[in-house]
Amino acid sequence: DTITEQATAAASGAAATEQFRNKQRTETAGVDTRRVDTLVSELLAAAHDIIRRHKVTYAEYDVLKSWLIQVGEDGEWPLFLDVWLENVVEEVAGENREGSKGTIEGPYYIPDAPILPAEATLPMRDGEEGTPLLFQGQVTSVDGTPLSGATVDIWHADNDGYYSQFAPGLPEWNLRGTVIADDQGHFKIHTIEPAPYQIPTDGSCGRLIAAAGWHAWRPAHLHLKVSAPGHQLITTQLYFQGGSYVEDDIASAVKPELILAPTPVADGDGSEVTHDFVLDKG
Ligand code: MBD
Ligand code: FE
Repeated sequence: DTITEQATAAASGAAATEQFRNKQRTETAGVDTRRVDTLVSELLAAAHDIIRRHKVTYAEYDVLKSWLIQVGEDGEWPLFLDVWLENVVEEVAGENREGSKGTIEGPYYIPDAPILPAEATLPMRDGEEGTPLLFQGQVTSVDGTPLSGATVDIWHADNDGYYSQFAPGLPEWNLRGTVIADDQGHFKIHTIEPAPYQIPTDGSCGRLIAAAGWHAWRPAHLHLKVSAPGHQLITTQLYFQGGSYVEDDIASAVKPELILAPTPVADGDGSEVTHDFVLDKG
């Protein structure tokens, strides 16, 4: 078979939209009439104010309308919302947390990745490209207690910036795993360093970025959901010191506490880093 499937915005958007539809939140947002009234009224008032101050024309109004229609057709609402709004939702949700910092989940999480032991290599292809990375640490409670049986759910892009199940040709669970920490909360994950992620340039989000003269990049990152019995789950990401776009993430999701500084492995290939997680009781 000589046909090579290309990663397209519409295909990854459709997969992200489908994934979002499957997602069950533990608390479903209630439809409180007064809350809807307040939030939607204020959102519209902000838009009205922008139209007046900038004297938005009918031509611009029509461009907006056709773009909004196309975002839906491309399945890019999950991408758009997670890149340009989720960081503030997360900021509000996490403002009273004492433990490790969280950040946005983004559109590419898949639950129920293969369960792996406390020391494990993430599922990857033979000869997976990229610098080998040993990512290890300990999960503790805010009072310092090691958390037995903590879970480190990890997913990240490959050396080309692609996520399994959102780009063609990758094994189903490539670079995704649910690592069960040991009885002291320790984990040791062998993987490769991900590459920076570029928002697809052939979809609506890419067209917006080009039209506004922005760049389309997120810094290289590991995604994590860390949890333990009796504690609050934390959704976070970790970045790499000195990496491209760490200071200029299009999704505004970098925090100083989330930047790793791996060091070269003494007697081998690649790098290693230790990073601990502290969970709030919950
Ligand atoms: C990503 O990989 C990501 O993490 C976010 C938040 C948005 C788009 C792509
Ligand atoms: Fe990501």
